[in-house]
This record gives sequence, C-alpha cells and structure tokens, in this order.
Amino acid sequence: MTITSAARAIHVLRGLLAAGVREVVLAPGSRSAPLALALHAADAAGDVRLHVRLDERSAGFLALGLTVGSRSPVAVVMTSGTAVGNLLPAVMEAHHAGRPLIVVSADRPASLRGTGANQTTWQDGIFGVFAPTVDVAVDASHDAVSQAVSEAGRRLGPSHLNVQVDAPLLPDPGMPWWPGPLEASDPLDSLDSSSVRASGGSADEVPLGAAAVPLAAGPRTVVLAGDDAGSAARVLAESAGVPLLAEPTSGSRAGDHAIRTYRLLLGTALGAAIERVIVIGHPTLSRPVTALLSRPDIALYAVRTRTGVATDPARRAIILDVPPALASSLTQGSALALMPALTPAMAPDADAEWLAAWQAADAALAERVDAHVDTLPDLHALHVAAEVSAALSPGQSLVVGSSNPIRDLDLMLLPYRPREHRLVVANRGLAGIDGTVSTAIGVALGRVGRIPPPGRGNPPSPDDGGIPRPGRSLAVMGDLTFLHDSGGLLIGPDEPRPDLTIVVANDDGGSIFALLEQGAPDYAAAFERVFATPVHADLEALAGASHTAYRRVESRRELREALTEPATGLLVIDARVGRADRRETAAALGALAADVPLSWPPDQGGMP
Ligand SMILES: Cc1ncc(C[n+]2csc(CCOP(=O)(O)OP(=O)(O)O)c2C)c(N)n1
Ligand SMILES: [Mg+2]
Repeated sequence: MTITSAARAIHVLRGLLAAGVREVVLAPGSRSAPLALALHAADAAGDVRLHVRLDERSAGFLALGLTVGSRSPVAVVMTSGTAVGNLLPAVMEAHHAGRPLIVVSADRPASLRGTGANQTTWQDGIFGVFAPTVDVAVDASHDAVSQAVSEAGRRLGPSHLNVQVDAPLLPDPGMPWWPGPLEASDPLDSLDSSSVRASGGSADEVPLGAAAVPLAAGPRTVVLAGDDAGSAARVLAESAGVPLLAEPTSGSRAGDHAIRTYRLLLGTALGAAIERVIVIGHPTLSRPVTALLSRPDIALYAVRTRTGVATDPARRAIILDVPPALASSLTQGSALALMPALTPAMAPDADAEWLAAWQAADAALAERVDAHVDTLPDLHALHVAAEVSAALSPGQSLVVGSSNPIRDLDLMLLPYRPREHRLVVANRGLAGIDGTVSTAIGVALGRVGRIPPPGRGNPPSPDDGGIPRPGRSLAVMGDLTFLHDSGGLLIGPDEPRPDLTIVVANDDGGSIFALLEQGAPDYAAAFERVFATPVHADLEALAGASHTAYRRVESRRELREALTEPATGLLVIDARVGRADRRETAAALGALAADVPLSWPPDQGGMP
C-alpha cells in the first residue's frame, strides 16, 4: 500500500519524537516539503524545537552541537541531491566522536535512480562506513519506519534515514500537519524514553568495586584523559593517587591531581619516569602525548570509548572493554560508567612521592609559564587562551576550535574545582576546522534548550555538579576556522538565537603550521602562500552581513573587558594577535620546562 507523503512525514517525525529527539535542524528544499511542514507545525505546538538553516554543511554541525549541548539525539532534515552530500563532514565527526546525529534526507522514489530524473542520485549508503542508511521505500510499512527511527535514536553515533516520497508531496491545503504530542496510547509510545540513552550518574554514585582490571600498586602511573573522557578519569586518578594529564575537553581537568602543564612536563625526567599509562577518552592534542603512547617501555591500558575505539595509535595497548550494559547507558560527555572496569587496587597514597613530584613541578612551571606569557607582546594568542580560561565560570560552556586555540588552552586552562564543572567541547573526532561556528551555536542552544528530553527535568544535571546552567556560552577559535563556517552566523529572524560570545584569535592565517616541520626557515619562501594562507578577511564586514554584534580588541585588558561586560545574543570578538613569534615562544616554553626544579628521582632532591 502506498502511504501518502504527508502521512509518511508525520510518522517519521513522531518516530523521532518517540526516540527522544527534541531539536531538529532543517534546510529548505522541495522534496522535503512534507517533512518541513510537519516540523513547522510540531514546532508551533511546542513538541520539537526547529532550527532552519540555509547551508546543509552548517546545519549538520549545528545538529552535532545540539547533540552535545542537549545530550539527546538530534535530527537534521534536507532535500535530495547534493544537499545530502553536504552532511558528510558532520557525519564523519559524529562517527568518530560518537554523537547521535540522525540525518533524514528526502528522496525521490527509487525507481527514478539512474534515469536522469532531476536532483536524483544514489543516496542509499552515501555515508559509507560512517553511518548506515535505512532506505525507506515509498511503500514501506509504518512499522518498518518506526523500527528504523527507534534504532537510529539508540545509536552512539550517526545514522541516516533516506525517506522516499512521491508526488503529490502536499495534500489538501486544510490538512492538519501535526496531530499533537504523543499520547500514552500512541503505538509509537512503545518506543519511548526507555529506548533513549539515559542520563549518567554522578561520580559519587559510581560503585568502586568489582574490578575487571585491578591495577596493582608499583609502576609509576599516570591517567591520560583525552576528549570526552568524562569525570571517570579524575575519579580514577584520585582513587589511585596518581597524576591526571587531562586535555581541556576531557571533562576531567579538575581537582588537585590535574597537572596543567603536563604537555611540557612530559619532556622532563618526570615524563621519562612514567611506567604505566591508563588512557580514557580520545587524546589527540600533542606530540609528547603521542610519543608517550608509543613508548615500548610503558604498560599501556586504553579504555574503549563509546565509539568502540580505544586510542592506541601504536597498537600496543591492553584494551579495556566497557561492559555492554554500561556502554548503552553512557551519555554525552560522561564515561562514568567505565569506572568499575578500572577500579584500582592501588591505594590513594600508594605512591605519594610520585604524585607530589608532579604537583610541585606543575606549580613551579605554571608560575613560570604565566610570568613568561605576561611578558609576551600584547595581545598574544596565549593571552587570549588565558583570558577565556579566566572568563569561563562554573556551569558555562566553551567550544574550542581545532589548531592552536585548543593547544593554547591546553596550556593555559586552569583546572577547576571538581564540583564546578565547565562544559568544554571541541570537534576532536577528526579535528576539522570546519563547522565550528555552527557547532558552537548548537552547543549554546542545546544547553539552554526549550524542551527537556524525556525522563529528565530541567537542569542542573548531576554531571554539572549540581550547578544551574547560565545562559551565556563561549567559543574560541582561529581566524581560518571562523572563516570556514562564518556562514553559520546566518540565522533567520524566526530562529532560536544563542547567547554566545565567539572569540576569534585572529592572526590572519594558520599559525599552527609554524610549529610543525614546514614552519622551519628552510620552507620560508613557500610558507605564507601554501600553509599559512592569510586572506586578510574583514571580520567586521562579515559579522555585519549577518547583523552579528562585533567588537575588535587589541589588548589583553580590552579582551578582559569585552568578556566580562553583559551581553545578549551573538557577539564576535575579533582579538588581533600576531603569529610571528610562534616558534620562538614554543621554544622558550620548552626551555622553562627543561629548567624547572624537579623533586625526582626522589633521592636526588632538587626542590627547596
Ligand atoms: C576541514 C579542515 N581542513 C583543513 C585542516 C588543516 N588545518 C589544520 S589547522 C589549519 C589552520 C587553522 O588556522 P586558524 O583557524 O587561523 O588557527 P591557527 O592555526 O592560526 O591558530 C588547517 C587548515 C583541517 N584540520 N580541517
Ligand atoms: Mg589563525
């Protein structure tokens, strides 16, 4: 039996709702018209929150950000043809970061494929290994669709629903497009919130028993927390009494075991003394960490993340699996359920000297780093990182661009108090510089949210340390990263608008390459044109094109003021920094670490 396009669209949308979707992003088109009208009606009824965007690539990243901010699956809907292809970057990122992104593409009936019919291509399987497609034929049963949508809502990664719809796309003009919220008796209710990933517990609720891999006392151990490790890494480091090397987006850079300057200290005798590493999350930021993970002399344990991958580039780790029952209850940003697999047999004070040596070196080096940063010419990219770190208050969220901004923040972000959580997010699945403005807008909007996901009340949530979420969000990114997705600022007058300040560390080009091999003087003749790629863009004009508030700052004081002044809506702060000294500054910071007094090895002393 052929199902009308309108009935199909409404059924798909109700299935998404039943799967826990409350935020939907839509890009305009014709084949998707029934979905668009159903969404418009459901939004007006308050059953979903709709966000309309012109560019499907930005729409995909907006949806990705919304999955992180709202901790729920989010759908993005578009028409057929190249519109679908524009979702690939966001789908790839969602695949590698484990974000529940549901792509709903409209399509023509399969019989038109390969006939030259307008805007018709092979959308089935278009995302390859990154997301499975369920190709919904025009005559597919409602039950089959319900099943597919429900499965998409449960996945810890992206999925693709390709909905074939035939003309007539729109029924009679008077038809109601939205029958109202799901009733308890609605057949779709059988798919309801039990099928949605549940909220994680707080660290204190995690039972610290039943060790699958007891960590015997003895080897000098560090916990390495990469992207999205969650507070499990901190709890583990504290219960084992060992240093915590936590990237800014780990969700665990907190407490007095967190070693702020770990990246620099890895190059010292302390780094060389490491005998065992436990990796949680997805560390990607620095070469010293990559080198550590490749060292043949250390025992390496890597916990498989919810994407199913453990970070082990050298393929030499013992992989720790999360029990399936726990994996299915993992939430965005929370790896707390991993804890029972890693319960240490080590006592918190098993190796007090080891921990104390890291803490003392960190305190001494952090002081020297800050003093050095103070001497850098105003305004410097490291000042930007320091000011953003200082401005980030408990409960606030920060989205960080790839390239140097995330690495500068890794050096400058002060560990916070464990109960004063900040949500620091970056697209570290593939570390692209694409889609970052939209991701930041999505995180900001998702965090404030209009409609609480099923089974949960309004914030605060346990992972936020019980702190209410303030409305304003922050983002910091490089100029090329900003330019790559400056179209993300184009938001129509009827769309939800975030309260978000985007700080652009604007050094007119890609400064990160200066720190890599191609930044050496040997390649100077080619460097600017083929690596740095300055484009002299006028950010004020770009912001103006989307009626976005803009402020230019040239000093640390001006930046601090701009970050503390009350603001609503979107604000772009154009922080003008240089990049000429990047190599020199990196070398100077490395030299500070080489000189810092270490109380290691213990018998040699060294600290006053
Ligand atoms: C989509 C994508 N294209 C290219 C790259 C390679 N890439 C990494 S960093 C970078 C330059 C980023 O420049 P900017 O945002 O200004 O940051 P900066 O390095 O100056 O701090 C590029 C092109 C990437 N990561 N992602
Ligand atoms: Mg730059």
